[in-house]
Amino acid sequence: TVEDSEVATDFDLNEYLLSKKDDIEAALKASVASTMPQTEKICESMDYSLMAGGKRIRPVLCIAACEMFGGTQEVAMPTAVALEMIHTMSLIHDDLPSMDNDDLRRGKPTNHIIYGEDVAILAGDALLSTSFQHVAQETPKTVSPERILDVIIRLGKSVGPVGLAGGQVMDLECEGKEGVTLEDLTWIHTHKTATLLQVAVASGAILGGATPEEVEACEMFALNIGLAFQVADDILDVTASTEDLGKTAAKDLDADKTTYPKLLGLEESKVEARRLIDEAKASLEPFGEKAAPLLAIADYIIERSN
Ligand code: GRG
Repeated sequence: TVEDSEVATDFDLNEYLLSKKDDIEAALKASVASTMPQTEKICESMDYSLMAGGKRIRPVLCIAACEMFGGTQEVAMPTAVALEMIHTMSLIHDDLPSMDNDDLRRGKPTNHIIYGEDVAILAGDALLSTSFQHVAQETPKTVSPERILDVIIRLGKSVGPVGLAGGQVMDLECEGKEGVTLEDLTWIHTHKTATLLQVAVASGAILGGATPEEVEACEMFALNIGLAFQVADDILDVTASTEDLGKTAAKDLDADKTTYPKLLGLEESKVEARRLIDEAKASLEPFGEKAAPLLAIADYIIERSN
């Protein structure tokens, strides 16, 4: 809760998120503008999912981390945009018929429903490759090439075998399987979800001029909020379906997916989410009140309702 932290008490997260969101949305929109008639279709498909109303948590984390070390929003924005492009690519591909086969995302038809499976795959590929181009090309030259390279390496790693793609494959392997352990579940969520949040905070810190030790503290923070995010998500799934359908029909109980409430129980999962958030916040203690935005985002992650 907000009372847990003196710093968070004076900090208005809603105002902060609103002030960042317009700039982020404008930069996202511009990043996928078509430059010639031949690219209209692919750019429209990229734009459709990129602008479909996400919470923009990854860009905000990147900018907030950069500002915590005295960097500016301008310095972090190309990387913030790249992170949302990568996130959007992963959602487009996750929704495909060969993966989760979802028709709806954020209350709107999924990319392949509108543009077809062929174009949706290509829009994901184009978002992924454009993300790297964007960081390399648009990051202000006031940032040293070494720091930009560090960000690009981390972004690349976060999508590969020890990132989104590896986490997704392990998730597919565990689907419907008996005996999935807490360790398996944590591996999946670390790689599918926490890794991109870690790169968001770490790259913001790097661009803002942080030392390697400071970057590491930021990564610990993000790993723990990433895991808390998933625990909270699993809790929301149970409580939402319990409210909607009545206690006996809680969707989580019979789905073929292993979740934290299934392994730990609902009450213990809530305790675990809180513990992860407290641990995350402890990593930022050295940064004093400059950490207020990140601390408030950490609380928001487990208090959110969507
Ligand atoms: C094709 C190389 C390659 C990778 C893609 C499909 C896939 C591999 C990975 C799946 C990644 C995935 C769907 C992870 C879940 C991430 C997650 C927590 C999504 C929800 O994030 P929010 O709440 O979403 O930030 P909004 O809608 O707010 O943007």
